Amino acid sequence: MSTAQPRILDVRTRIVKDNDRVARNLRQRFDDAGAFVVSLVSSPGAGKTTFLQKTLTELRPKYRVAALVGDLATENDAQRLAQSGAPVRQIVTGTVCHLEAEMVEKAIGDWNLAEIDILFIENVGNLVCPSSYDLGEHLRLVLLSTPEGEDKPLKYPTIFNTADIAVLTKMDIAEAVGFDRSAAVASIESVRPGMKIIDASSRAVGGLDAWLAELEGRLAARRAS
Ligand SMILES: Nc1nc2c(ncn2[C@@H]2O[C@H](COP(=O)(O)OP(=O)(O)OP(=O)(O)O)[C@@H](O)[C@H]2O)c(=O)[nH]1
Ligand SMILES: [Mg+2]
Repeated sequence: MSTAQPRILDVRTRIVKDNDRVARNLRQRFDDAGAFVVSLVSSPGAGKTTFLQKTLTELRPKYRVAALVGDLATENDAQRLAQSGAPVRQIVTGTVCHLEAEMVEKAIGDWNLAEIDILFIENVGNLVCPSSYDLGEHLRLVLLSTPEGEDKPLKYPTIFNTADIAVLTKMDIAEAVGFDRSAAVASIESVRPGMKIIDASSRAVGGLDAWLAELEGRLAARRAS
C-alpha cells in the first residue's frame, strides 16, 4: 500500500506535465490565429450548456463563434449548442472525468482557427478533475448555480483557484431555492480573494447581459494589446 502510492502520484504528475506541454502549444496556436478561447467548468447540471447556447446565439450576429463540449457519453449537449447555428463538436470522453488538451487538439481537427473569433470549450461536469488540466484557454469560467449550495467553493477550492471568473447561474430561481448570495460571495472570497463574480440567468430576459459585457470588454482589451 505504502509503496504503491508514490508510483500512482508519479504517473499523475507525468500526465499533467504532458498535458501542460500540449496546452502551451495550443495556446500559441490560438494566439497566432487571433482566436480567444473561453472554457467553462462546473458541477453537473449547473447550467453550462444552457448558458453557452444562449451566449453563442447572442454573439453570432457580431462574432465568428464555435464550441467544443465534453461529456462522458452522448452527443446531447453538442446537439443543443448547434441549435445556435454555430459550429460545434462533441468530445466523448468515455470514462474520463475531464477534458485534456490533447482531446481539444484532436477535436479542433481541420477547423481554421483564423476564422474563429471566440472558441468556447464546455468541460465535463465535475468540480474536481478538470482543475488540473490546462486546455490552452485564455479565460476559464467556473459556474456555481443557486440550488447547489453556497459552500461549494469551500469544499472544492481548487476549481475556483484555477478559474478566472465565477458565474452565479440560475439567479431567476435564487429566491425559490433560498440562495444566500452574500454567503456564496463570502465562500468565493475566502478561497479566491478579489475574484470577479457575475450574476447570470439563462432564463431571464437580459440575464446574460453582465457576462456578455465582460466578455466583449476582455476581447476588446486583448485585440488592443
Ligand atoms: N431556472 C433556471 N434553470 C436553468 C438555467 N440554466 C440551466 N437551467 C436548467 O438546469 C438544467 C441543467 O442545465 P444544463 O445547461 O444542461 O447544465 P450543464 O452544466 O450543461 O450540465 P452537464 O453538461 O450535464 O454538466 C436544465 O434543466 C436547464 O434547463 C437558468 O439560468 N435558470
Ligand atoms: Mg452540459
